[in-house]
Amino acid sequence: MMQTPLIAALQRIVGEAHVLLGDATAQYVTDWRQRTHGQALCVVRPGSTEEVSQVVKVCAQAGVSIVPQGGNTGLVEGSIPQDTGQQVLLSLRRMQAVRAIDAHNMTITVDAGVVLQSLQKQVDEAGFLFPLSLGAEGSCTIGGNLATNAGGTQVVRYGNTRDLCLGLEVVTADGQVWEGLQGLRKDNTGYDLRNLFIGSEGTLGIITAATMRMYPKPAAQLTAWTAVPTLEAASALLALAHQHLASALTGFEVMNQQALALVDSHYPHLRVPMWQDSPFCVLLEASDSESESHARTLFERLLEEAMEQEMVADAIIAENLKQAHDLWHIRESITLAQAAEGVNVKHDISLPVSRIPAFVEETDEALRALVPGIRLVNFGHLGDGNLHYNTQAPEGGDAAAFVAQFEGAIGDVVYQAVLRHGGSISAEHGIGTLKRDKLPHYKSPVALQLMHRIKAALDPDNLLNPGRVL
Ligand code: FAD
Ligand code: 2HG
Ligand code: ZN
Repeated sequence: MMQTPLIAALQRIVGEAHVLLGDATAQYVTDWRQRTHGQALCVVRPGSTEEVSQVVKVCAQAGVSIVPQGGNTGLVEGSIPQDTGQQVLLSLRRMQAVRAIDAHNMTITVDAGVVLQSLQKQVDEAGFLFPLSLGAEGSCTIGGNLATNAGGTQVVRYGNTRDLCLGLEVVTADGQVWEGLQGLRKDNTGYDLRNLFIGSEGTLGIITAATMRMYPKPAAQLTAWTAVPTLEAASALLALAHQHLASALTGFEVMNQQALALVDSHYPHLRVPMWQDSPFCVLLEASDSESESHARTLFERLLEEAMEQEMVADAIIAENLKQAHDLWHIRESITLAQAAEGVNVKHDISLPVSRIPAFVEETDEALRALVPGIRLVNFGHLGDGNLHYNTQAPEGGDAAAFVAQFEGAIGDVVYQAVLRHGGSISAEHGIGTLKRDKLPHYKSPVALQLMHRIKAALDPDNLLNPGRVL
């Protein structure tokens, strides 16, 4: 690898050991789904905000663009470099410090590279709850969660990552540091910069630290697994759960039979309950501020009424934390089971909850006509109107050939139906490069024009994650 003046300058800033070249960059340049391989000029691993700022300045001077990366678990191919070998990949993973915990303000301020699971643990040890929870929590970073405005399994009660954030520190495209970590719940001093950077997928600035909300720990958490005959019944169960549990409802996940069949086939030891006899299963979680027996009474009343009204055919309430954890593990294993089955086509969409049954019925039918035998793997955060409407090659079919031949046509069917039903083509994963070319067809021209203007104002030389989102 040629030692360019830029690489020498980066080595001076972060130290030679933290500028990776050639083969050492391999684990940073392929996306989580192993669909796309990029190539980086180098991977630079700064250890502080000041180093990030200097890195951005020297890259800007050299006219070299930067791809920020956290845990590289993103699902829309936004965190890896293009294949030109001309971009600097900036990994935040060395920035792991907890800067402050303010118990009275109920906030924690951390570096962007802190892994989500570690953040949950540190907040737990401080006596609070950090509710963001998702399958990739063992490796994704809070910076990446903010950059994608990640959702996960507790949104029905606590909101998306945006709702959990009270402050950011950001390195701008020209290397300045914007410090907005005060942790204020109210601040109407002009445009909301924090919310502009959240969800911008590394295209407007590099998030180096964040102040996140901490919540009271619930006195008890209970999990139930139910067999549900139809999606209409699942939607009705959601409405009933809101009535019975009110703000104690913290999770509501739906899984279709095909999704659970894949988990059962790849991980039989997980012993998926009820899936063989039920088209859908729903996982519910209640977090109660009083006691476990109070939560259990609420849950039992809910399920009794749901069974009387034939929304639920069968149900179990986890007896203990281990059983609850095992049920959640089944739900979190669907993405891995799909990956183990072979490359596939994903659609992370949102719709008004009331439109989901009709959307699924007509889209299932259209796709079965397009690709006979197609496997429709539907699951997701029904409580948020967010479905992972995924597809897999027909049983025994060639997965790669299926994706190559049908990905475009399947996407058109799904996204046109999303548009007709008033939904969004990206609920929680973002746009990245995977959906970039779709965006102009599904976002209003005015909204797109404003987005282009914001990008041009904040990153006039297009140096931050170019070609992503827009
Ligand atoms: P990366 O993948 O490294 O980056 C994602 C994007 O953010 C890229 O565009 C990158 O350039 C940018 N970025 C990263 N760090 C920074 C930074 N510090 N400053 C500026 N830009 C930055 N997502 C959900 O929303 N809900 C889920 O339930 C969910 N479950 C998942 C389950 C599995 C098994 C997997 C593999 C992924 C899942 N995801 C989910 C997607 C993904 O984990 C999340 O989007 C996560 O927030 C990405 O974090 P990361 O640190 O890995 O970011
Ligand atoms: C989840 O909810 C993630 O498990 C991943 O958002 C979804 O694999 C997917 O499509
Ligand atoms: Zn999800």
